[in-house]
Amino acid sequence: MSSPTNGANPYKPLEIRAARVIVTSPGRNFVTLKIETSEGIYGIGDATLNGRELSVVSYLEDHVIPVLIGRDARRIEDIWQYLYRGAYWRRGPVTMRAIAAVDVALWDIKAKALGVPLYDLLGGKSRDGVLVYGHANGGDLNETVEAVGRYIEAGYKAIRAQSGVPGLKLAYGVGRGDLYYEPADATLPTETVWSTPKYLDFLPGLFEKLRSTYGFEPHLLHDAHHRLTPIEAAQLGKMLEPSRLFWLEDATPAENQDAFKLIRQHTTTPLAVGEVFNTIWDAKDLIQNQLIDYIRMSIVGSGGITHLRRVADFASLYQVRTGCHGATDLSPVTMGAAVHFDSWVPNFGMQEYMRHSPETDEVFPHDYRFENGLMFAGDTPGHGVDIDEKLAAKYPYKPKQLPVARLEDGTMWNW
Ligand code: EZ4
Ligand code: CO
Repeated sequence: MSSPTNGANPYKPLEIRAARVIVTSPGRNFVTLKIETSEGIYGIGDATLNGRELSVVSYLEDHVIPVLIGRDARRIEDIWQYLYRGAYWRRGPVTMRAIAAVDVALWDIKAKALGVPLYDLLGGKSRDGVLVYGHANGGDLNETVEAVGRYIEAGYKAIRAQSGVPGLKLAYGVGRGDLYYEPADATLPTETVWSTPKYLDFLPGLFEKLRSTYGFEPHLLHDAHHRLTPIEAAQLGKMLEPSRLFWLEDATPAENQDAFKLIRQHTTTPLAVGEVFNTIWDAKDLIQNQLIDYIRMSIVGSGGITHLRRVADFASLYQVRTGCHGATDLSPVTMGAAVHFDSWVPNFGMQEYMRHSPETDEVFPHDYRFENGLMFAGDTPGHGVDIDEKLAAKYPYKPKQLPVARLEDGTMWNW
């Protein structure tokens, strides 16, 4: 019988010999950490922070890589705690992405050393394929209804619908093409205009039309991108109730977790939030008070698998399910790791899936695959995603920032 360890003895220390950061822009910017060990096994982790990429590069190169060299790569938990507690300055998007990159690379290494796919290391599969939602976008109501139809035809069982709003130019989160969407669009931020009244006048009608056209079988989702106050979000949730959304995402910002109490008191539309959260503390009250139904934290945004697993277990006590963020700024490395995580996590809800461009997919060869509305993890040891460094070098970094919104009277939007 051939050894399941690919020749490497899993009980020997896997000393971290080198680590480096790879920045590449195959259509959009990605930051990737590669860790190499004494046994010749390497692992990779995603560290991309959309619009603020180079701050994570510096965090890793200047402050993290020097303390990794010589450590035993098998000690994932201890390295996580060392980086989190040892830094003194805890939490935050930069810190937690840097820790996530290390963590995911180490899980990749351990799974490769043991010769098993990551899902097996986590506890094995709870399901064969994971439910994903795709992104249908349109400039207006009819275009969006047609776009949803194309996703249904393509086999999607769950679709997020975002539409241009009459009277508003450049609504956030509405892709300009059919397949690919990237909000970070310019070296200096594009300025857009936002009007909640116009949006609230329009949106319930879009979902009524989607339900009257396609019925209630496809799951429909919508993202409000934190644009509403709690009472506006409550109104929207109430108006959308007849359309029975799978979830309404980011209805209002959640720095004040109590804000969701007000929404919850008024509507039974399921609520999802968390793509900008970094640690369990950002979600603790929301989960404990059952103010949300889905927690949107991602592996890259939340300190890696080691921490997201803790969040998911805590959430399971309160019947809150996972709904990992999966936009294009989450690289194929995060997507691959997420599909393994989702295959295992008992309280799985749904996984966001925004297709990467062919250039991105070429730079990051991977073995996850989409079929009939589900995503399947591959069976190769590790998380199943690699980076073609030669190809990556052909796409130099280009600064790109996310747009900024103002209200119609010029006031900076920011609730
Ligand atoms: O705007 O990831 O649910 N997905 C989203 C994304 C975010 C981007 C920001 O970088 O809201 O499209
Ligand atoms: Co979102």
